[in-house]
Amino acid sequence: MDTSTTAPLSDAQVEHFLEKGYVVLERCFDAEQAAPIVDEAWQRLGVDRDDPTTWDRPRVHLSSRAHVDAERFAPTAFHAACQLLGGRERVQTPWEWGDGIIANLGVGADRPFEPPSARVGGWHKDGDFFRHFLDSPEQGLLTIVLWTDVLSRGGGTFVATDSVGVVARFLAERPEGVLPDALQQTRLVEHCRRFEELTGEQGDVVLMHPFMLHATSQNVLRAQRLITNPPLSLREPMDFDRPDAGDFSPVERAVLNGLGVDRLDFRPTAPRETVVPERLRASAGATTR
Ligand SMILES: O=C(O)CCC(=O)C(=O)O
Ligand SMILES: [Fe+2]
Repeated sequence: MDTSTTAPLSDAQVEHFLEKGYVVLERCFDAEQAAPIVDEAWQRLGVDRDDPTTWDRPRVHLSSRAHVDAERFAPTAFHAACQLLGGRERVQTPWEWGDGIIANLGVGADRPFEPPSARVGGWHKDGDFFRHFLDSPEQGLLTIVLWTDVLSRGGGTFVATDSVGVVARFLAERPEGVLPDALQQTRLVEHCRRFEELTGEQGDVVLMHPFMLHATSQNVLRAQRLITNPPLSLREPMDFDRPDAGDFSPVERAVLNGLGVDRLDFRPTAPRETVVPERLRASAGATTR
């Protein structure tokens, strides 16, 4: 069977994901597809994209008002995401990409660029809307869609590429789960040693392990930097004890690798819980995460 459409990632790309927690898919959509969403974003931002002197806020997170179906809009990204999650039947579809653009228009542009490290602020694991367990289904993958080119020192999201094991060990020791605020207050990044800056071109999509710690970076170039981070959910919690080891998804395998075990009979000891995040309790406007 030709699996190039439904399983577009090569073995080497899956290996890269297991090793570093992310994979970059290039040219998942073109400039023509991006234009309406990007034009609308600049309009909502109320600034002239070609005149940085009009950029009055360094960072804005627009709310989502319209969606596209990723399967139609960017089929390679959709199928690659399914591949990392163990197959389409395990994924909550449709995977909707909203237009809630996160604009970095010069964060920290007034000071020298600091490369990615634990010293930089803002490291977090996404998912402010649920109690986190090792097997949580709410955020199956962390993703970044590049709506503009993203240049080095131009606001490329920082990632801690050895964070999956760190977060996995933390959650494995807490079968009762951890609320988002408590999770963010734990300085898990102090245990990480490997850091990278994610750059790319408009149309690229970065698929990341849901346990990836990441942070906003400085945009000292004051370059246009528009991204979205549409999460996608699993239909069922992850399963680290599948009878056939060949059925583990790459995301599950990365967790097992991080824990240094072949399989794990993980059982939450507290109920799953939805949390209403601050950003939805607050009045409309610009927030993060
Ligand atoms: O703006 C970025 O580079 C990252 C944004 C982010 O991680 C978030 O909003 O959760
Ligand atoms: Fe984030």
